[in-house]
Amino acid sequence: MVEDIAAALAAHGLLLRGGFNFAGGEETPSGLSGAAARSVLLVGQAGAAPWPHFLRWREGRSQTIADPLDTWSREVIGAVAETFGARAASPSDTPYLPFQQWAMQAEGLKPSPLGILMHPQYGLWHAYRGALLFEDEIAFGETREVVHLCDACVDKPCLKSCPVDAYSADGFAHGTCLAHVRGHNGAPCRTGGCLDRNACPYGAAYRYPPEVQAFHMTAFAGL
Ligand code: B12
Repeated sequence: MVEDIAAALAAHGLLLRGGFNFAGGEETPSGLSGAAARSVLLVGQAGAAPWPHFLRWREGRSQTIADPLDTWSREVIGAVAETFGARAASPSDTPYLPFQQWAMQAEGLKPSPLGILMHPQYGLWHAYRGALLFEDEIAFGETREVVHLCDACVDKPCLKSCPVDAYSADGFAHGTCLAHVRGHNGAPCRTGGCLDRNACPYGAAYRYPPEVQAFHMTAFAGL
């Protein structure tokens, strides 16, 4: 079944990002019938693979849809969920579901100094578009031990490239970042994406094109 789900998602440029069975006793989100989910599969992207699919979908629709990428993701992942008897959840659903904690468990990833999870192949250029929640357990193999590239990165250019030091050991200064991106000197971030994220040397082949980075930055900054 998992291979069939992966194939259904791949038709939209989406990637099955692993999953796990919830440990007994913890509070879990509900599945399709409303009973507690027993397993989760994460759906995401490596690089900007879904972008052309999203653009084609968007052509035939109103250009004023709020959160169009979320809407596309919900539509596509919702259809796959329906086919396979799962409930689809979105990273934007509130209260927020712990997508990054789930991803760490599913793929053995760890956070970079930016908070974005570091992937051994995709670097910082990956994201989550949804999750499939099942009321039955799934037979998973062992989660592989993955190398955390940030451990070997001495220079940490990701912490040195932002003109307002939005990312530091104290975490992400959301307000400082927003004010800069919206302001006069924020043009490079608006058109080409976050300078700290772009400074990371890993996963360069998966770096989102400027058009995609500008789309996300516009959404982030509410421009
Ligand atoms: C709220 C939110 C934000 C807020 C954070 C506010 C705050 N200080 O908490 C803001 C708006 C700042 C934000 C920004 C970004 N975010 Co954000 N965000 C979320 C969201 C929707 C909820 C986080 C949450 O509270 N979860 C609930 C808790 C219980 O779950 P958790 O797994 O334990 O959450 C961890 C993260 O939230 C993390 N965290 C806390 N603060 C921040 C800030 C940043 C920047 C990141 C990346 C993580 C992070 O620490 C938590 C504890 O482990 C998640 C999706 C999700 N459902 O998790 C995306 C998510 C964490 N964001 C993501 C990304 C990529 C970003 C951006 C880098 C990119 C963008 N959207 O353009 C930007 C950074 C801005 C920039 N200059 O580039 C990705 C990370 C993917 C990855 N590869 O790891 C996620 C998973 C969304 C997705 N669709 O994939 N984000």
